[in-house]
Amino acid sequence: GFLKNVISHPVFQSGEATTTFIDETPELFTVQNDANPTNKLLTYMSKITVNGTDGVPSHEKKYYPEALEKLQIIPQKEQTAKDILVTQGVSGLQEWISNQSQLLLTDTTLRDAHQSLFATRMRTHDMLPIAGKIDQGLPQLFSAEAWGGATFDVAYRFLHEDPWVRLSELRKKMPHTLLQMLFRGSNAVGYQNYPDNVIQEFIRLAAKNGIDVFRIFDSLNWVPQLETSIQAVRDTGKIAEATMCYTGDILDAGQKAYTLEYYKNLAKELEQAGAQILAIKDMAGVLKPAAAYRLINVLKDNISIPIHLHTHDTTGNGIATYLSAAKAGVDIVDVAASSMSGTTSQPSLSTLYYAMTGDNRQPTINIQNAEEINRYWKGVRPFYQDFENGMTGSQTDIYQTQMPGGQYSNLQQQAQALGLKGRFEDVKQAYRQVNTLFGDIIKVTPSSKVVGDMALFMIENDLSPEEILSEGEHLDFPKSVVDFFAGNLGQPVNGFPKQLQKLVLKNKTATTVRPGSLAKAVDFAVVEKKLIKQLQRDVTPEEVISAVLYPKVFDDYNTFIDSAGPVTKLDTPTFFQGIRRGETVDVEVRHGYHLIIKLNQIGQVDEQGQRTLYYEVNGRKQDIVVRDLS
Ligand code: 3PY
Ligand code: ZN
Repeated sequence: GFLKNVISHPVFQSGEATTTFIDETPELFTVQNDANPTNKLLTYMSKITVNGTDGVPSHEKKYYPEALEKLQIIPQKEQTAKDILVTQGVSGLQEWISNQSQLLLTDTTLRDAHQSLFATRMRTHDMLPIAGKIDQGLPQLFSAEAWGGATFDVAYRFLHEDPWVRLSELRKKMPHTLLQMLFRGSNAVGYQNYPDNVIQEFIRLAAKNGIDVFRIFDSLNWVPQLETSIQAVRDTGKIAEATMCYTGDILDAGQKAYTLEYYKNLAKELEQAGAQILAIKDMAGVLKPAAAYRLINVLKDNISIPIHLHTHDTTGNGIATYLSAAKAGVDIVDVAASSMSGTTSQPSLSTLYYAMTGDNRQPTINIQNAEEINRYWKGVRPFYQDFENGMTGSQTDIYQTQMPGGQYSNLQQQAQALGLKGRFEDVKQAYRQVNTLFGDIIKVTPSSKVVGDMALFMIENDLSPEEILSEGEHLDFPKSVVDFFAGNLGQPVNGFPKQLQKLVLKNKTATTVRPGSLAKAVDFAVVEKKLIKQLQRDVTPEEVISAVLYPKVFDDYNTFIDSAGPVTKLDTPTFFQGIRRGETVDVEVRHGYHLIIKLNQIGQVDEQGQRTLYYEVNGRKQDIVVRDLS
């Protein structure tokens, strides 16, 4: 009878309950926290309210502008690229792309934009209200990049949500749009190599749940690592967009490895390997306008599949690069809604549209609809300000640093976690030095993470490149660095620098064959059995593959949601910052079923270091006790 005791207590009824009242009447407060979903949710909210979350300290909760305004989307009834794929298959779609005189667009707002601007933290909760409007309002898009890359593990790790649910929900809301994902070849959506049957099973499930276009890359541009994925995608009838990652500068006469000739040959190899579209992935945003023109020009003469260009606007030259590429005949380019564009993200969709006024290749996008959709994103972005990377303008030192846009925001979080806040310029300089030490490698997940880990290692231990070489024998290198030099990510374009490799590996030997060809196939039935036993329920093939890719992350996720309830239903400010005294939040836990949650009071810390939070949920009083960690 805790609730009854409190509610009927005269002081409480007078509405003057204060923490003093709580302190003076401890006998009333022996609490039973039932394990029902509402109680779990209140407990989660209380913990966040009292202690903050995820490295985000508790701060004043801002009341952001309403994200979903009355958007004036005029539905368009055109045939979409998705319709073409469904009715005419991949070759029909390839032909359709090639017959377009307009420049086609991929909207990356749902994936790379937020990965690159605020460490991949965008929640499904903020995607679903607009997804259908994108589908109806922008049917001229080639595709929406909405999944893959870092979104997979970040969803589980930090957002406590299931990425597979995100995909199938988006699929439902966007039936007429090609959904695109970023796939790291032999590394799937992870940071290490996986056995071939894991790659195949992942692709099968991604296709089944709604992915149409698979952008497949290898972090060292090593073609043998792409072949399994390309074939697996082709087997599903979806589109294999094989990728060459762009690094260096083809305009630099001193360039040794990453020359125009190198890219031309690589593109031909990828076409040979079964690519149905070629992607040029300029992950750091270092492809200069004149280089884009030359590159696309040469590729157009040497391959016959469509070409899809991806860049980041970090240097501020993204639009110029796209204009040049369009002149040279590129088929598709990647852009983001303007309020989610620029700096480490993609160039702005509407900026590119206006830049091409008077150009016969101007995209036929409905610009009014694009602007309306952008109003929504403008409202959403401030929810994530705690994760913003702080870049406020163009950063041309990226031409030297060559740090991928997606890594820029993430490495900052990593550096902060190591107590290196304020030393990011040093980290960037070390990053550059490591690239030279490593023999000038392609830097994109996961090879970029190896370089990042090594840079942090140097800063933390105050080591110069010279000291790495002179004292390397006695140094205990980061695990990812050892793995890289052991050949576990594959073979770099320039090979390994032999002296450093020896220092890193010590007595270990390196492999030169494809790691996936050595890895033992995973027995999914065994994993399934183990999961069923652990979770005490049936499991899906999607859960099985998640457990294979990320055993610990997946396990932690299940433990978390078991104790925290339906946190994905909370609005984003409440999810990250909890609830403030006197505030009411509305949580639609199931379709049409709302919890109206009001926080009346927060008690003082008791002798056990705990606080009681006093709520009303749909008018009924409910209290929650949590530990104050401060
Ligand atoms: C990823 O692999 O997540 C990337 O975005 C690489 O650029
Ligand atoms: Zn990118």
